[in-house]
Amino acid sequence: MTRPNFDAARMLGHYRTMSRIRAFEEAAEAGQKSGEVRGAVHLSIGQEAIASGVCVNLAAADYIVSTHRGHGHSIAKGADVGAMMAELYGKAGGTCRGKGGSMHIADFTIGMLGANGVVGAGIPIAAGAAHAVKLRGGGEVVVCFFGDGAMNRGPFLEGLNWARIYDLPILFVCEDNGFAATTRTRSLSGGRGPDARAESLGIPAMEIDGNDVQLVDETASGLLSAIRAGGGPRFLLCRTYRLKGHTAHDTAPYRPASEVEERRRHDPILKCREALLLHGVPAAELERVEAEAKAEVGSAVETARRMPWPDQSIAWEDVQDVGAAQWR
Ligand SMILES: Cc1ncc(C[n+]2csc(CCOP(=O)(O)OP(=O)(O)O)c2C)c(N)n1
Repeated sequence: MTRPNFDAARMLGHYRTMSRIRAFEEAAEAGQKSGEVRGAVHLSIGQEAIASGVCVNLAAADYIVSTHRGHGHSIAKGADVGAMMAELYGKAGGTCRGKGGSMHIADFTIGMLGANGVVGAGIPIAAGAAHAVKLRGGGEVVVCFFGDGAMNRGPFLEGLNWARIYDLPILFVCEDNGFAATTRTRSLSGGRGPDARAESLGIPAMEIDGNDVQLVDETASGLLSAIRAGGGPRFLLCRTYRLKGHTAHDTAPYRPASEVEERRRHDPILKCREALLLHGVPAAELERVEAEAKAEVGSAVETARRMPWPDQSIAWEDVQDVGAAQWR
């Protein structure tokens, strides 16, 4: 069925962004399996529509705060794929000079305030950034991405409450993929879910299909307009599914293969592709976009492989100096 307000150029943009994220993560997974990419790698394969649909509504000056599953958020916000791949390879030209790896990518030049290996830890950071925007009288907004597992951590309550009482310009985006690592989140969560918890604190909340990129885009656009108009925080719960394991090494034996197969039919890239074809965009155009994404990532991998390791002399740079001399 054709859809109202379908903007083929904008949807093709989403197809490009999501294809670039997918290509990046497939290469990251291959790099992890070959041993070239070290440290934990969490893939957002199957969840790309949330990053693309939200970030397309952000300006360069706006901010995002991400999670341990953050490649998609960074790419959608405009991070350089070559530098990100070099970061995963631990090389000198990486986003964080090869010292952070997958879970610690930060790029302040594009308003990406950091991925974070600690579940829920990004929420107060995002609230702090939004408070700084407010104190400075700026017009920027902050988007805080986190998973459904984060709703059971203290920072969720603290960050949302702070955002509400100070009426901060922040959009909380909960990527509900149903799992917290290897456990179904609903089996360890009381109450009616993260949106109900947000509403109990006075933050207007919405729940949508996070695999429908047009819907994510339209909904985020409305919520961000309200925030920019001074309406205070908003909460967006996006239902999605993690098509890969918790980490790139996890084969996810704790869920039936039939469930994954069923959910594969709701792959956001597939859904976007079907919508574009239905609205007359030629298949050749989509194949060209996919090929470009793969070529960009392929060349990022080749460059990362050839790059030098960071020099030992920079090991203590970029490290908060709280008594570091004593440790050395
Ligand atoms: C404070 C804290 N507790 C536990 C962990 C271990 N851990 C890493 S990811 C994860 C699951 C998080 O689930 P969710 O927030 O839903 O994000 P998802 O992995 O599903 O994207 C856990 C428990 C951690 N990193 N930090």
